[in-house]
Amino acid sequence: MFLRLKLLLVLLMPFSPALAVSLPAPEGEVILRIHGAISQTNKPGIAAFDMAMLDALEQRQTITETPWYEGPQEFTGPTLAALLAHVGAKGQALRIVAINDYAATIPVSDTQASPVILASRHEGRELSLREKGPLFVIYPFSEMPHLKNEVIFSRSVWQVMSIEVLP
Ligand SMILES: Nc1nc2c(c(=O)[nH]1)N[C@H]1C(S)=C(S)[C@@H](COP(=O)(O)O)O[C@H]1N2
Ligand SMILES: [Mo]
Repeated sequence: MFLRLKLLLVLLMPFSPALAVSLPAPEGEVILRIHGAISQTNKPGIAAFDMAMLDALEQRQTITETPWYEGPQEFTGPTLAALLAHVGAKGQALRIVAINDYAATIPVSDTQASPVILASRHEGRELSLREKGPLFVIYPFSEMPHLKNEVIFSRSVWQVMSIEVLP
């Protein structure tokens, strides 16, 4: 009985919307690739995003002090939580890889405990590579001062290029 059910599920798998290429294809330059434990993709195994796709997600703004700028700065972008929901992520941790070869692992629980932003704007403007763009993981340090520690600073990856969702 259960075996038959499993067989049926396996046979239906290729038609399951969760496994199909299910996100619209990016039209602009791809600035972020997500892979790993995700169910929503637009290339085999990958969810590729251009800026317009990131802008279409729920946005969050924070005005925060950081170790990298003088004084409070305004950052805006999708929350990592919204991004993870969009790609159907089912995982415990995120491997965030930067263009400069830096990488850090963020527990998914961080994205539930605080509105961690994948910032695409700084003071209303896109971030160039030189300005730590195009995407910068920003924790709301000033809203939640307990985040001001070396562990969280090390998770604040700039020049983000890809995210692997680890099971
Ligand atoms: N892309 C990128 N993000 C990064 C880093 C890096 O080298 N590259 N360093 C990380 C570490 S280890 C820390 S503590 C903070 C602060 O780095 P800084 O002291 O060099 O400014 O940024 C984090 N984000
Ligand atoms: Mo660090």
